[in-house]
Amino acid sequence: MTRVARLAIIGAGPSGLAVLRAFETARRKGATIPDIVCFEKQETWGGLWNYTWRTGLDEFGEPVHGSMYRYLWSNGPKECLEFADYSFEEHFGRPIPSYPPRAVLHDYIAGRVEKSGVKPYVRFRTPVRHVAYDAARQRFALTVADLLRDETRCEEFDAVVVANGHFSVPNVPSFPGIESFPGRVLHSHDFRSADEFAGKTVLIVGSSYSAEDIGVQCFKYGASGIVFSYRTRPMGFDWPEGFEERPLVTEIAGNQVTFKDSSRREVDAIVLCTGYRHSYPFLPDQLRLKTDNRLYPLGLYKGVIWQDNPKIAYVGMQDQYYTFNMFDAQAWFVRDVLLGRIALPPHADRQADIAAWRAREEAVGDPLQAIDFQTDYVRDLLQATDYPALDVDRVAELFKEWEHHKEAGILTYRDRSYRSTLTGTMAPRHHTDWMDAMDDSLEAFMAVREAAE
Ligand code: FAD
Ligand code: NA7
Repeated sequence: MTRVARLAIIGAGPSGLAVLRAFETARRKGATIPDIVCFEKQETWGGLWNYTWRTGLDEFGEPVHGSMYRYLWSNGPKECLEFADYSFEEHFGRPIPSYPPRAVLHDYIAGRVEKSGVKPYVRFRTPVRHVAYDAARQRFALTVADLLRDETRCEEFDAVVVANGHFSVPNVPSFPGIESFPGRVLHSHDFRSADEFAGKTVLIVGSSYSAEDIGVQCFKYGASGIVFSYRTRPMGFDWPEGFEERPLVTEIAGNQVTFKDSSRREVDAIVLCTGYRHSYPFLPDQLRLKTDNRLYPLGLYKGVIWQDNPKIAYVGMQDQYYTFNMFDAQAWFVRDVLLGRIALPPHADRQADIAAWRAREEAVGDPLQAIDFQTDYVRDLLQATDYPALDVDRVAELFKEWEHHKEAGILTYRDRSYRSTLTGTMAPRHHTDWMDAMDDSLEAFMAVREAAE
């Protein structure tokens, strides 16, 4: 690979920040790194972990990126996503419980990069509008908007990392009669606060993470009933009274919803938890990833390097069990490819590698196998770089414990504790059972704990 003198990163969420951290770590160890510009359309970093009350368009008329809501607590143990080079204990100065609320995780993500001093690389309020590749000059021209100055500029780079996330543009199906439903209809992307559904019966369409968590949140904050509707299979948890699972909606007439098994139910509101679309409107067809939400999208060598032009990489585009530490493993790999430390095999060998991983992915039959698959994927990346040791076998065990804990109690699994694979410390139990913890602020999570100590 010819030398990369200028590198653009699109997005300063956990994936883009992992790339910044990877390069900065190399620089501090004496490596010569490219000039880096990270373009971020929001006013601060952290990606989805920035909470915004806004929905639809923001104050500049840009689509709101945020899909997170108030009262969002980690839906997996923090021990499974811990950065190998920055433990939770290092950040917070003491052990904290295993399932922190959103603000606490945002603090952790931002704290690491704040300490790395990489903020000058980031241009906030600067969405990337278009990327063009000039094959003769092997350069990328990025058209970017400076929202504060209301100006558009074009800048050239030798390589691009796409890290704009894929849980922001909603997938919104329709159902016969939904247009005359008298209550609120929204997609989970626009869900912000469970409070408004207190006393209501809420229909939740979908049977994955958003459906599960938004249903549980609404129940926690006083909804009178939650009716889940699944397309392929029910979630199958041992749901307490107040929850029910039904097959797919076939028709809606007034408040009355009919399901595929001909059963009916009156509901007051509908939340479509029907997932997200991969969306890269700034990329031309030949550079654009086209995939559904899955563990091994095609077209990316090692899940990151664009097969037909290795100077463009994608980070964080997989369906996710692993998150922050997988983004790190990917970022370190991408960095080493762009620095010329990892030599890429020929196109045909890369294609064979992609096909082999994809075949394995297609054989995955259940969540435990999916965890093993992603564990092996992360392990494969880690062995290629100097990212600090991460005991992925132990992380995989924690993920499996987490799955069992959810089976044992979908309303109580967040009261469990797990041991950090980095520090060996067992997380303390939170001072309040999750179902009773109504305040999701960092202060409540940390300060009340101090009072209890
Ligand atoms: P994002 O966090 O989406 O960040 C992408 C960034 O790119 C954003 O800052 C965005 O503004 C920017 N961007 C987008 N387009 C442009 C553009 N054209 N130009 C410039 N910048 C752009 N993971 C967990 O580990 N635990 C959880 O509990 C958890 N809960 C979740 C709950 C919800 C509701 C959702 C939607 C996801 C959740 N996730 C969770 C998964 C989440 O995807 C990751 O934790 C993580 O945020 C992904 O990071 P990312 O950087 O890839 O994407
Ligand atoms: P997912 O995990 O991609 O799941 C999408 C869900 O939506 C899944 O249950 C789908 O059913 C369902 N879906 C999709 N299209 C339809 C239609 N047309 N009709 C009915 N149901 C449909 O997205 P999530 O939002 O749950 O999770 C994304 C991230 O947010 C995740 O990382 C979490 O941590 C938070 P299927 O099973 O395919 O039939």
